[in-house]
Amino acid sequence: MKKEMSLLQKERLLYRSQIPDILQDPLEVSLEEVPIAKENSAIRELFPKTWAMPLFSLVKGKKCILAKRPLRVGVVFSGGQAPGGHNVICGLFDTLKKIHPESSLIGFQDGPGGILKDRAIEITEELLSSYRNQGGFDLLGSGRGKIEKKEDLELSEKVARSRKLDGLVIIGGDDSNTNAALLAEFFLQKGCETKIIGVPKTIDGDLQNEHVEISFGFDTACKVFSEEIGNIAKDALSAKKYYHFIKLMGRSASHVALECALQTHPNLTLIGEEILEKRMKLQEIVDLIADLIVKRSLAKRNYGVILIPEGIIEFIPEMQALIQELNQIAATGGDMQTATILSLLSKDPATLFSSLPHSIQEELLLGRDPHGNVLLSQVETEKLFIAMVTEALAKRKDYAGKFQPLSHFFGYEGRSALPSNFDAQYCTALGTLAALLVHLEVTGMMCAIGHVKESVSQWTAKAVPLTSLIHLEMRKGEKKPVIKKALVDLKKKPFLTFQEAREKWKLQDSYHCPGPVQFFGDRKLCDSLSASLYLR
Ligand code: FBP
Repeated sequence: MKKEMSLLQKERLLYRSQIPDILQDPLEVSLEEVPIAKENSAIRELFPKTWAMPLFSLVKGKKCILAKRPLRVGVVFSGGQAPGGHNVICGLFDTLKKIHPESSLIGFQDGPGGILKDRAIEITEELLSSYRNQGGFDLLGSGRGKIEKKEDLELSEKVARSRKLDGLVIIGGDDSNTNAALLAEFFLQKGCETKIIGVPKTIDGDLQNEHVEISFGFDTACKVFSEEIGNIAKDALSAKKYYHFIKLMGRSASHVALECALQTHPNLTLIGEEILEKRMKLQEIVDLIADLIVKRSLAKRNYGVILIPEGIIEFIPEMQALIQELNQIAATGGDMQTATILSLLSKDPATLFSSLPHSIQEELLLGRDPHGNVLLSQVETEKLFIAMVTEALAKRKDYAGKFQPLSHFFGYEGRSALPSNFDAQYCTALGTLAALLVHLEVTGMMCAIGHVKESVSQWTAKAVPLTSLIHLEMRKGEKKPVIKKALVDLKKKPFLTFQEAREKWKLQDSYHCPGPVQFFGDRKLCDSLSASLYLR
């Protein structure tokens, strides 16, 4: 059946990503070891086979010979959508065909669960032709299933063997790449030849480190949200009567909120990591917002824009303690009903819980995701702040303004958007590298494309051992190996730039309207990097 497409979607099908020089000819590269320090002995015990793997840099020169036989590779999307995912598959497919024209790519459907159920389709050029440079993950679908338990690992091995897979590429975030590390270790222990390669995906931007400069999808999602925030700011400035409380998707870390603030200059942006460092209480944050509203009102500005990161409540120490207790109760099968929960909580968390609006209480009690995380995108913190700020303003003698708040949540609309030129090219490079790593027979590696501030031709390529990214964390009441989430670094330039400018943004209206993602025309516009990257 022919796919229905808009004019722009059709136009984007024609876009061709520039390939970095190092990835241009898959038969002219090899891997060079780069020594890295590894200290965590607890991880060594959990990953005896993959622990010692070195980091590799892709170098030109030595010939990487044409595969003697066609390669068979599986691929899966795992977790939330992120713009550019289809281009990872395109890069993977095109490179596998270059390595051997009869190579094949099998796409597991609806996330890791598709591997366990062996639900897959063969990816062909014809099928891919309507997904190049398109948003979403709809070619295969995605899911939040996990491959963690022994039975899951065994089932995956059975599927990999029966399909004779040379490689399995997992396109996912921190939790999905942790699963990839477990699979790589298990396959090696069982003598299964399938190589496991991870690709860093998530709009949240929290899968980044010394080697992985950014996860794909962050660039596009932030650009989409920034367009919306800029438009709302213009509306606020025109109507002069509303306060817009905008919650931004992005899970725990505040990378998305920081990037959008740098792009749009709102009156106030909460940064979770700063709140944690200052150990601010919920009421102090409410008072900070109320103060801003009072000051703006004195300047006859009864309107404004406030950005709230999705994960803010996890950074407020007293809320953190409450969430930890709730997670623990959920993990041990406790009764998660509003009526009974108070008797299960200790004193301070119970007092805080009872002070919250009923709707927020219910949202905090909602189920956890398969990794044991609170369903943050379901907690309406923007409404919590509106309710508490309304109360605080009612008590202020110095406030005579009219507070008319509106709440928004930007998330799902950004994470399946048509990928920006950056994400389209970055993802093609990631997919190309994934194919090369399978061919070069390494396993338990995450693809890393570096030097992304330079022109595409100069981008570099590395294979980072997944175990080098893992540490131990409490999950569902137990210490588990997981890839560490990267938080906003308060000492780095993106935050410092924001910190310097934000006082001015508070009272003046310095809003920026970045407009929609640009795909064509002036290179400065259509290839512009996110501020979080160019300021580094
Ligand atoms: P990943 O970590 O899997 O990339 O998911 C990102 C995300 O979009 C978060 O920003 C958000 O909290 C979550 O997914 C929403 O999950 P769901 O799709 O299950 O509603």
